[in-house]
Amino acid sequence: MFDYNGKKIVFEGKDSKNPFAFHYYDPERVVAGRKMKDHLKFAMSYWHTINASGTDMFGGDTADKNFGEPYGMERYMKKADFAFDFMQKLGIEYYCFHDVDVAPEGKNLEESVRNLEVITDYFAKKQKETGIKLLWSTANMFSDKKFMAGAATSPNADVFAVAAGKVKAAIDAAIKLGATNYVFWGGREGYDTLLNTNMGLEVDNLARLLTMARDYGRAHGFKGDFLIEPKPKEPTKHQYDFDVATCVNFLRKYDLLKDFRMNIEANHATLAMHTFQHEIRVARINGVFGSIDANQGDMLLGWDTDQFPTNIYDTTLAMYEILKEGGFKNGGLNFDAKTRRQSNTYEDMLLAYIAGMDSFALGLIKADELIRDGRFDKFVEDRYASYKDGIGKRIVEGKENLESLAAYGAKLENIKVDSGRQEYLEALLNDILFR
Ligand code: XUL
Ligand code: CO
Repeated sequence: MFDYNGKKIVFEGKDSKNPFAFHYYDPERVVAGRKMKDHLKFAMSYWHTINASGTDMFGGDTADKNFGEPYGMERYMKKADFAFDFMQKLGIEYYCFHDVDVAPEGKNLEESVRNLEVITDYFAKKQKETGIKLLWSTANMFSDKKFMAGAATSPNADVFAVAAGKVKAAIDAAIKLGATNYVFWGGREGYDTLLNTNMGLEVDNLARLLTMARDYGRAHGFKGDFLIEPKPKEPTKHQYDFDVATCVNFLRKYDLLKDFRMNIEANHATLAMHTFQHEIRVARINGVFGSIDANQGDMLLGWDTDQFPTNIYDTTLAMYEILKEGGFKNGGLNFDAKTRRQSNTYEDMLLAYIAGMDSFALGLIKADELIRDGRFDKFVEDRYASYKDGIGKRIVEGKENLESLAAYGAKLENIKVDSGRQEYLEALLNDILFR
């Protein structure tokens, strides 16, 4: 049953018992006016798929991702070949990487950048051959020990300088490979204790690096979106890019709202005690929705488990928000997810992607049904009807003030607020999901 025949994974429908087939993801099927593949814009994360090998705090690798090469550029070339083959097997049209995922690090910035250039030349060739595109690149500024106290927010200015050099090289890669986004995830841009931290300077410095990146990118022809990926904690106790609302305030303060949007990750949302849907909604109402890092956490664990998404309630409500947004523009749906330590075979990697892709495909189908059904939208519309005319309309139009409202409200008695009908709506969601 788990013998994979090496062929491309195709859609077989929900009655198929073949685990190496899509049961819901039918790339060419049109849903809500677009092909599924264009709605979903699935991307492969290089770091998990090509590099992660099962190591955890208590034990080493359970999967071999060395591709028979002991070290060096040869290994990274093999990784690249594997990556493009893997994406083609699944029909995934986009990928994402950190600089250090794709090329070996040299003894200094200059050497590392040279290695990155060699590999990205190779990627350019592979992209041309396969039609696969780069969704985003980023610089890893959290793994090396020099980043132990942050990159842009490090107390050491030499670290800031090297971080800037890495960002420059990773933006160059984005431009060379035609990426539509450049991502900042501030792995160690935060603090472990305020006792040793100048928070004001650190946050100003973070804005300085982002501003330099924006200026460099725009001056060199990068037309895509710069994205911030919010996360509240881990690896630091407190990360400055805590959640979408915090990031929007940061962008507004430093006048970066025009160029930056959000890359929203499901498991980061839940670490911030929000739902995935909440974070997408906050981004939407603030005009900063950009892209998605698709995964899910384990609600009984307090850390980022980066599991493949299989929860259809979450994928449906996420796709509902994305459809309401009008779909992805520059963004896409990157599986920032890895197979469990015990799921350590090549087949598991395929099965994990199939599970994630099918879960979002079903989420898309259900979100479209939910919108076409119309009862949710109508309920919310009706719930706020008091703002459509009369006093509510005048409040919304800015025609009232505290004194006029005090006079209006002075004699009101027995004000009745309608039921919120939460249980009815939850049951209605079930009806749509399970019909
Ligand atoms: C870490 C995380 C990163 C970013 C890119 O939690 O999500 O992999 O997506 O740096
Ligand atoms: Co992520």
